[in-house]
Amino acid sequence: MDRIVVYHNKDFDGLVSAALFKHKYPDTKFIGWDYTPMDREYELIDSIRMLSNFHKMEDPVIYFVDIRPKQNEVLYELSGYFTNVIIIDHHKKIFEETNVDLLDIVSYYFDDSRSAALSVYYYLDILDNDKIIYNKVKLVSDYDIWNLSEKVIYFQNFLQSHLSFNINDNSNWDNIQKVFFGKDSNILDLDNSLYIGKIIESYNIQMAVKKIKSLCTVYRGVAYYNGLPEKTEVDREILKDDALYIVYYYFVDDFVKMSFRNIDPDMDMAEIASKWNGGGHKGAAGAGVSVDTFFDEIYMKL
Ligand SMILES: [Mn+2]
Repeated sequence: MDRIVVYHNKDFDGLVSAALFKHKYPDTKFIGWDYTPMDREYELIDSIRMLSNFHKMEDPVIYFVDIRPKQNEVLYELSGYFTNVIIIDHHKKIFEETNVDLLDIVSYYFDDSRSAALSVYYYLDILDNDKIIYNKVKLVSDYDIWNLSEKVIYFQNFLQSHLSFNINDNSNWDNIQKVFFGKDSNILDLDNSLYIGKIIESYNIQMAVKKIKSLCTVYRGVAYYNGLPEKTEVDREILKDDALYIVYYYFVDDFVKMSFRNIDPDMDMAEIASKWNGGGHKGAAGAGVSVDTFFDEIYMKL
């Protein structure tokens, strides 16, 4: 049987899904895809048809993993060319937008309690007696459903270090495959991966602290930094000697989004954010204001 797999090419869930397919069925042909404007989804049909014609495939099965065309029409059209369209996904919204009669034409393996990669792992019934592969896929899964333990973060760092800097590089899933099935036992060993991921994590934090310390403005005990909020560990380092709390701010059109962070339980960030109709918790809160309001009332005035 010939197989074409369309996978989400912009996150680990999709990349790992592709790697699992390649492992189980080495002859699989791949198309990396990201969410695109509706009209570009028809290009996908062309790519799929070109690929199957080029390889002279007979009745290939089309899989969509961790991604699906938003338009039902695209799937209707594909089902006209191919006998089998199989979707393995966990994106609830898109699943709910699926026409009921489409479910007669496509096979849907939907489970929003786990990542697509973990569903692919089960779907492909991968031989993995020692659970070596499973334990890695599980860490990708936990990342996808925002269950961020230290292990998950370290493993993500390790995977990230195997990606090409060119995000359009289609060999990325190939690099990820080495982490799961490569010949090098150092890469394969999960504990070793986590160890390296941990070193990368502490380096990332040090670099973020360095950058923010050199670029922020501290006035009356408030540190202002133009950029996205950072990890709590970064906040902690900056607040250790420099400021009472931090205002991370960034511009979105004529709007300023702010994130207030502190580590001192005596100061309530939610209370500060509430002055601008924001809210949150004692340690972290957010608000959004116009650019004028930000410079007139907040920046260097708090
Ligand atoms: Mn996913």
